Amino acid sequence: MFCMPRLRAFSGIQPTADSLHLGNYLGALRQWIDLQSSYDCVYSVVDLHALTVTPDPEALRRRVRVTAAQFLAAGVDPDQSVLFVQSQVPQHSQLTWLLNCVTGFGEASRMTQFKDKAAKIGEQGVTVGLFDYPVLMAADILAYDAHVVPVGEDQRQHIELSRTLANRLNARFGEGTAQVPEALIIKETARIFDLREPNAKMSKTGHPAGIIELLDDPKTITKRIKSAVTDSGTEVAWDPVAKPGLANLLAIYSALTGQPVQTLVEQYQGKLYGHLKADLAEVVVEALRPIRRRTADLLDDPSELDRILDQGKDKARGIAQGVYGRIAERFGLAVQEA
Ligand code: ATP
Ligand code: LTN
Repeated sequence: MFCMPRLRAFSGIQPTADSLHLGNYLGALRQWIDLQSSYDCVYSVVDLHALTVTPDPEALRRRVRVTAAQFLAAGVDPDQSVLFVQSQVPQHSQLTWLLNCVTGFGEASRMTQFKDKAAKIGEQGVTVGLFDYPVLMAADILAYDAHVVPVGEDQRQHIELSRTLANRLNARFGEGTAQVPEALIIKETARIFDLREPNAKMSKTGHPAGIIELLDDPKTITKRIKSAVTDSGTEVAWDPVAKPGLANLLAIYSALTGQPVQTLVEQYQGKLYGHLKADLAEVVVEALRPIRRRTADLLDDPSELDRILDQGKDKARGIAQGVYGRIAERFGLAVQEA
């Protein structure tokens, strides 16, 4: 029987905290797991990206391992997918330089995430690395000829830049120079909000009380959900504009149980927000319990984690070397065989 080759998915998460949060899980990681049965998947702990926030070296080393362990604990299968650490594959940095040379300064200046982060840090602290972050991200994606990129809504503009750059390479150097990627964003979980500020996205850099971490213990999870900000009303209804806090809780509840939001709304008619919060706390605790346990097991066995990341590095290099060679050659560079 003739078998179509599988399309490729690529994505990455930065090792910028000791635990991923529910936004990372529902917005990205859960899609990664689902895609494994139908795509050729490549997933990365993007440590070069994390350097843009100048982490302490010891913390970075620890977080790379904790992040990789959480990918595995959530269901990334290292025998089926490629799981690797970005800095161990030099083609990411090499391709970034080539892409830098075809990216307009104005084009990069329009990235809203850069503008937001730069405004927070202040002009003195902003580095060229932070400015170049979206180009490095485009290099990650193009180095694997990725067809789809599963991410949360906040990454849409960055994926759009990757598409623009891939199209530009094809126009300049001929079709087939780069694969044009597509964002894969699941509408219902594209943006999970902070529990204390339901108009801001849940972020690793937010206030701890607004975040649910995958590695939080049950008591902390319960406390944070019970004190989540909701409006002063009592009726459970789906209204993201008037009741953003409640809508966020309903979206999380629905995503973790598979029950449509409308069914949940009906189920809580005549009940108080407190009932919904208590039930949701249990749902989240049970959903995260196995991830927390498996992460701890993986961190207890450093040599197994090393083996998995080593195997991933070899597979990732195998793909990225070939793609980089093809693109670099079209630029007119004499590419050395590895
Ligand atoms: P920070 O907010 O500190 O920049 P982060 O929490 O966004 O970091 P990343 O490594 O930048 O973490 O994101 C990893 C993935 O998780 C991306 O695909 C991103 O779109 C997704 N993601 C992050 N936060 C959310 C969220 N609140 N809702 C949905 N998806 C999210
Ligand atoms: N910028 C992304 C993380 C990231 C990424 C990637 C996601 C870096 N390289 C390649 C998808 C594909 C973020 O979530 N902040």
